[in-house]
Amino acid sequence: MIRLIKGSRSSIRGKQPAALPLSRAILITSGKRLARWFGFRLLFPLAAFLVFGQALEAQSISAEEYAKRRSAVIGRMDSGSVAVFLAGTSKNRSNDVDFEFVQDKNFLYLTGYPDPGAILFLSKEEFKRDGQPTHAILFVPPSNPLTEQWVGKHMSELEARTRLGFTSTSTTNGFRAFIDSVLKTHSRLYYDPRISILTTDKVLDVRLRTGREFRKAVSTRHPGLTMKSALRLVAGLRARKSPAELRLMQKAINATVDAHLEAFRSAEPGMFEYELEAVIEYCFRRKGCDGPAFPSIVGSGPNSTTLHYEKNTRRMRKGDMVVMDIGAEYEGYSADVTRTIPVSGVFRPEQRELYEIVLRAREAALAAVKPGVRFSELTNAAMEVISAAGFGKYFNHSVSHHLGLDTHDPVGYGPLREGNVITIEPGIYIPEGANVDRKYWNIGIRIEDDVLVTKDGYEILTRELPVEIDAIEAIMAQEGIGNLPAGREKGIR
Ligand SMILES: [Mn+2]
Repeated sequence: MIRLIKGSRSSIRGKQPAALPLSRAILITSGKRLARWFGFRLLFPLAAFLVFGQALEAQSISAEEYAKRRSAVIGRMDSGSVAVFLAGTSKNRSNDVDFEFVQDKNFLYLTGYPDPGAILFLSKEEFKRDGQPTHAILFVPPSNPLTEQWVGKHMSELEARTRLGFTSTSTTNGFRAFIDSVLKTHSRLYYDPRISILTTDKVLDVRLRTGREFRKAVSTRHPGLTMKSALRLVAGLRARKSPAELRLMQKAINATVDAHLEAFRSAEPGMFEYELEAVIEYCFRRKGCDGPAFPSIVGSGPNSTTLHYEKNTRRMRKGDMVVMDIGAEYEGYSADVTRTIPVSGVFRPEQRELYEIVLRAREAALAAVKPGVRFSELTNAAMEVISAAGFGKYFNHSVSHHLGLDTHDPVGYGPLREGNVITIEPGIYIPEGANVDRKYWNIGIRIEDDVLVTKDGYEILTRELPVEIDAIEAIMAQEGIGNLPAGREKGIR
């Protein structure tokens, strides 16, 4: 996945689809009352409660680490202030089917709570609740026998206390009265302006619009209240990955490396792009990943020059290059790895020529990675190589972005710091009709690795996945699971 070169409109792309066959009629719970209170109905459409069984059994982030993250946010808040974070909401796919629920990533980072409809309250000053001193309360949705019968139980208050490090919990039924009284005595409220409603809508800036509406609704009810974005409170923390986070990211990365190797072996002329996509996503799930962190990009021939091509419907021909920009998600953490291969298994001379330029650009960008360096310097290092080779016009995106709970991790783009995980992804894309020798037309090449910024340099987390031409050709000569006869028969449209 690629960020625009300016970095100003980075599209944060969430995990997509999946179905929940459940009548919407039973989805209406106390969330609606909350929504009415905020005067904005879209805010709390509490939807089906999905239990993430896997996340519950194998809890990789400790209760202590979650509590420490909340303390760090509280430490950054102004005195006399409080903060509210909302869990994600289900998003409708069509009629009575929703997309598979994905937790809001800031909420997940601060709570570990896996289900929709919960609310996190933080206070700068310590206060007493049920006789206990605390800074944080988690409000979880009340239990509902009907939704439990359909989709299972959501995480309870008791579990939140034992697994997620909360000393104080309640149900969302009590939230309205609680926050009403709190805001009578506090004049500063931090809130997340994205309010967990990032949608896949690329036309309307729904994110901004609803953030404003939330702000307006709360301000109307509590005139004199100062509302501030909570994004900065969390972004700095999310930017530096803990050892536990790095372990999860490495799992997502390893599954993605495996998927690439299997796709190298499986690719052959006559195969459809979606067959490679199927091989790739099978490998993700086989390794216990949640699935793809973003729609898999498998672009062959002319599609290799489209940066975010994701239809994956073309039949691949001998002589095509195939860009595979893919990333598994593991317990919420994303990988993002790109390789470009010749579908026939052997690079043509002009493909080899362009590929080696991108390889050199990769080396140049990598060599620049260390604490204190700016993202623009990384892009410039890659651009210098590609421009010197005469193809600067055909490299038109940023060479790097932060990676973490989000594929384009929204953590700010200041100078690099130790513990950041970033991508390095130079490319050259030459569409048909470009003002170069026509032998280069319809060749797109991108190479993307995931890199940890260390004290004095970097560590390549994707080092197990070859980039050199000889190594790629050797792997492509092997058979892959996508070549199984039964698999191929089913792959024909
Ligand atoms: Mn990327």
